[in-house]
Amino acid sequence: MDKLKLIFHEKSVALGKEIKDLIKNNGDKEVDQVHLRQLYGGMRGLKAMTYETSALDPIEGIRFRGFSIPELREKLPTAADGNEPLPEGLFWLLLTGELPEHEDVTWLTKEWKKRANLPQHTKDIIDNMPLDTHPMTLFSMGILSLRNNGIFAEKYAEGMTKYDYWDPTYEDSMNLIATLPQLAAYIYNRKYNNGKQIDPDPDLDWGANFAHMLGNDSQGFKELMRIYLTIHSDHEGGNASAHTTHLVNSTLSDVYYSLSAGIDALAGPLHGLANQEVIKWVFEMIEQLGTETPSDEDIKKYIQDTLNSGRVIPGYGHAVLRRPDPRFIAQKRFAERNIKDSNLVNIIWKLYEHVPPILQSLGKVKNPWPNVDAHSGALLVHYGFKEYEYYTVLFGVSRALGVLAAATWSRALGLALERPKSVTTEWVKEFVKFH
Ligand code: CMX
Repeated sequence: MDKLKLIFHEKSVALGKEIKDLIKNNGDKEVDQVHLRQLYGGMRGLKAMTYETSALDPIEGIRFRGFSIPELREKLPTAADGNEPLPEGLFWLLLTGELPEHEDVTWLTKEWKKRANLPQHTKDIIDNMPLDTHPMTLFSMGILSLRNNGIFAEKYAEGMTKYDYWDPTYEDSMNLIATLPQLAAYIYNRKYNNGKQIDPDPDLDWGANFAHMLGNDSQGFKELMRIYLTIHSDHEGGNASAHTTHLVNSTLSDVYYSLSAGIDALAGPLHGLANQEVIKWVFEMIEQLGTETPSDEDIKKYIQDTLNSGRVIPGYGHAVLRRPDPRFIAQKRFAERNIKDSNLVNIIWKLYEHVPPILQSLGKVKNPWPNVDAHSGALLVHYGFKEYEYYTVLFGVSRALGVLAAATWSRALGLALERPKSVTTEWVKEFVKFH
């Protein structure tokens, strides 16, 4: 058994025992109350599941196994030629709860290279879809098509015991993560590079190799991919992509089905697609105003016009956060370190100044601050990556690290099939008569 799998197994067995005791001794304790508004309000804030790999505080933002993003930048191993954390290290941390040594990350890079396998039938599916198919559709279909190589379903059919579910879930997750950059790059090159595919570079780490297969070998873009793929990975369990992956996986659908479904959730404009919407909205502003250096007054008016037309300001607001998203701040810091004099980045920073007070003035927006999607497009465009319809695929490749680490935990802990109770409005009307 490899070291990563062994550490994971030992830790999950120990936690599984603790959880059994916790439930046995405290199972009847009340954790939360449900208010009527939450029945209709997307269950905001309701504590109703566990998720081991990360936790989100409304004020402080995300912590991955207890580590904030600035701490990860300090503590996770970096590539020999860079300063940004390697996503391999983040995955190790999510899966084991331990910071990896440099050699662990080197091993994982090699392991994912070994496991990467994009079959011909997946390429055929992508090639046979109309060229104007959205990249997220292709990405979800591609993930599903990789299922033919899945191990969990095969072992399940052979009669595997429930105590072994974690093992093929780990194997499938590792194989899938290893292959995702190749799948995503295949989609990109088919759609935007006249079908000219770029072979992986065996000397590069997972993130840098992805940058390479996307046709950009600049040092800046490689570093951007490493930090990007690290910070977009996980955001506790209740967000739509993580929760969808978890729900589907709880039926013992394997990780191919589960991730494909999670990616479908990420493709919504209120969730991951917001990264495409932000840059589209900014490009439209530049076109409308006829300048890349709009005045403060022009920007404020554009924001107001968007709201007046009944649309949301993409990249702003959050269901949990109540302060600027640390993932936004991490990208701003990256721009401050690496990008000088970009009109687009300056617009993003001006929006950061002007959107919050305007949203606050509406009196209903609970979080007027930027989220992760507000900044990423400007960084990508700076490095020549302008095909914004593709941006959510980058988010999806990263999100796989978190939700598949979490799915492996769920199978090891034997978490139950998710099946909450729904009620009808008739039931609610009767209920309020007596309460
Ligand atoms: N622009 C305009 N109005 C906004 C807004 C925004 N950015 N954010 C929230 N509001 C509005 C809501 O639409 C809602 O209005 P109604 O009462 O008229 O329906 C009101 O403010 C209250 O909403 P909320 O409680 O503050 O926010 P929710 O938890 O309901 O929704 C979110 C959160 C992210 C869907 C919302 O802020 C939004 O639509 N933002 C823009 C899209 C976006 O950036 N999504 C990406 C989120 C991060 C990610 O998952 O990737």
